[in-house]
Amino acid sequence: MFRKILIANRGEIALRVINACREMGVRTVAVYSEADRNSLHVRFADEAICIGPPRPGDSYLNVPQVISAAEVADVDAIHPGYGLLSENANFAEVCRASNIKFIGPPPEVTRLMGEKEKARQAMKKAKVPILPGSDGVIPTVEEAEEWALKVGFPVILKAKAGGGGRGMRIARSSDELPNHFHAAHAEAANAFGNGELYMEKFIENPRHIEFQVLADEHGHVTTLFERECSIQRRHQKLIEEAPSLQVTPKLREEIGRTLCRCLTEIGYQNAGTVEFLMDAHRQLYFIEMNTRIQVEHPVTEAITGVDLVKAQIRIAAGEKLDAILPSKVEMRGHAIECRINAEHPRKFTPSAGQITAFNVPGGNGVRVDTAQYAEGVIPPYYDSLIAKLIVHGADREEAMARMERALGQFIVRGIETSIPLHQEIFQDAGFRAGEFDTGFMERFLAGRAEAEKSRPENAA
Ligand code: MV4
Repeated sequence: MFRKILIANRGEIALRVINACREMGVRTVAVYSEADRNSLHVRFADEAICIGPPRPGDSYLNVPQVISAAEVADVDAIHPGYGLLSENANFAEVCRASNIKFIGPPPEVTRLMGEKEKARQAMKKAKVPILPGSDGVIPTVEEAEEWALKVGFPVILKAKAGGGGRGMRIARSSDELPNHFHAAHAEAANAFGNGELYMEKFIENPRHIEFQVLADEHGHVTTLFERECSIQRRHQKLIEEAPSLQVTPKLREEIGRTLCRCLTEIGYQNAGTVEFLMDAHRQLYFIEMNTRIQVEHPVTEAITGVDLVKAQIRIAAGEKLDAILPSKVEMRGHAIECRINAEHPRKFTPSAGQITAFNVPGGNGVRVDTAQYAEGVIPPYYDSLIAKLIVHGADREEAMARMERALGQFIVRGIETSIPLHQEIFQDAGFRAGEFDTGFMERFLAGRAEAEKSRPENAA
């Protein structure tokens, strides 16, 4: 096992990794920006090193600074958390060259999955279901036309170097295609330094369902079932749950078996998430793979009892999956996570500043992952996630009741949070019935705006 790990991250995930290390008897090194001097990840790590000014590019994303800190502190490994350097293959390569174990997949695999079109072809080759679409990138508008006729409208143009929703355009007919092709190309070239595009059949309001996988460094792969992540706004997830009501035991088993074969073939290692879209016929289609631990990993931990961060560390230390996991991982009950953001619950504007009161709910079946505390300060430089509230119940009904109870006891003053929005979503009949897709939030917010307009006190 490692002697000492550097955590190249901040906030709740840095603390999450520190907690896992502490319980495993591994020493921890936090890195922090000047804005995070008083953060809990700094306080609870064994050592802490300031790596620069507040802006992420000057600190958490500064590879030479992070590597210098790792060398000075003499660590064996780096855990990148999520976001920041977690899916940066160049960083993983620098770690390798510096003789520091990167806790994640090998850079070659990260690079493959980062090229979305190559990932798609790799999945296709391994018989993972993909959407009808182009074979390879599309160099010209004329070829885009040909593919679109083959695939059938509507189609979606996606950036090969993209992901997470940027550089995408939907074309519903032939006459829309040239403009969308050029716009998507320009946006992708600007955002990712690579304008190459590929095409897929567009699925209207799909569900977003993802499978958690774990792979050791000895060729063994297992899946830890799925998470339903359709409740999102502008590609930011707000609520995740496991299992998905839409995935039958048969489908779960089939996809799981196919993914194990596929990821063994690819040489995948460590934790990963395979994203699928589900259409109205409940068919699942691969769209992307994330080569990191995800924000929503606790819902999988809740239903499986597996500590995914400890599993990541043990895998990176060379342990075999059969030493890490029970002989058969079973699913138990239902888990839901709310991402509590520091933002206005209606306007979604970020809300930085001083927290003046902070009460975290607890009790049976409630977990809160946060690095915030009463009198803490939310700096304006980073993403708005301040806490994850995760509940686990015997079934979805109990989990929902528990979430409503816990949301009511989660008190944050001094800044705005998304808690009131979450409370409203849990009142929604469609959400409660499990009848939702990725279009849910847009419809929900439009309905809410409409209801407000027609209230008598708002009438003209
Ligand atoms: C799609 C799609 C419909 N059809 N691909 C958005 C983020 C990126 N990871 C993939 N995305 C989508 N790809 C096809 N062929 C719809 C989306 C999409 C979406 C996907 C998952 C979660 C939320 C979403 C919101 C809007 C669009």
